[in-house]
Amino acid sequence: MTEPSTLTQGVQCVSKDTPLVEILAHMKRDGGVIIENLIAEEDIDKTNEEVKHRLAQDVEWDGVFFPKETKRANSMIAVSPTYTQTQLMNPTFQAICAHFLTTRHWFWWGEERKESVSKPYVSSCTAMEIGPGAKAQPLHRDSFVNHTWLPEIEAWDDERDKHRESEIGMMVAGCKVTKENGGTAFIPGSHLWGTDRPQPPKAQDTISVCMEKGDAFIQFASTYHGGGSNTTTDQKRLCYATFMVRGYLRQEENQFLAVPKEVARRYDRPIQEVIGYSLSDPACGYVEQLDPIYALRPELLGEARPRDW
Ligand SMILES: O=C(O)CCC(=O)C(=O)O
Ligand SMILES: [Fe+2]
Repeated sequence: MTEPSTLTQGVQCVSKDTPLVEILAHMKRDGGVIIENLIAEEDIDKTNEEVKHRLAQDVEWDGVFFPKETKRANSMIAVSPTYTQTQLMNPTFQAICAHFLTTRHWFWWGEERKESVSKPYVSSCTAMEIGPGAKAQPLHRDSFVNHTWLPEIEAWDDERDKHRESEIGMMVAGCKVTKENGGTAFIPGSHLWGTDRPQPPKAQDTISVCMEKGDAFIQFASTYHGGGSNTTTDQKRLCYATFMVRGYLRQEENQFLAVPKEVARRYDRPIQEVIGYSLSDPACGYVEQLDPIYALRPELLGEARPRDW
């Protein structure tokens, strides 16, 4: 493996043409990696434009997870086609997710030994704008939604850990992100921690993920992290958070209700499949025992009939 370009206090910062195998190695070791310039600046500008009216309409969160100064825009697939095409479907992000979140199992079907492959799909898509004065989020693992129980490990092992992670998240910088304006606080290596650790994660173990507009921070959902505090008086920190989940687990954001059918119909088939209009093989997600794509696009049905898995 070639030497990584920059070491930023426990998280590597790499260029977008870094070989996939190297990016995967950083994830396995540190739990996350920053990819510079992953999203083109003009696509970020267009996305920022498409989302701004929704951020303005946001209602204040009741509780501590999002401070009152933070504005969110959910249902990003419905809100911003530019976000969907350039961030959700980014080939590097999708390749990382396919690597860590594709599930392969086999089962007996009478005498036959059948193999089945379940591909990841989207879990949630949210814009997050942290306003001046916002306090830091509580440190957490995003995988808390998946009820995963993790044993403590010293280092990643490809064979043993192939089912370990439930989700992968990507934070894309919609503006320059600094420690001062609320860069994500992140504990490198915390994906290796067991669920049963008796002590809570500590703020002094975090580093601040600083990014230029268009950079992306990709992390396992098992890493401890949280939105940072915004100590500025005049800067808003805008990031786009995208999560992918194993195909047989429930989505955090219900995409079938969050994205109106007529909006989903306008996207192309690979995007529709990532939204959830596809089967998690062998048999999860059907409608009338058929691939759910036919419920969205009946014109494709043709002679298709329910069949064995
Ligand atoms: O805003 C951030 O930097 C992180 C947000 C986050 O971790 C979350 O909402 O789960
Ligand atoms: Fe989080």
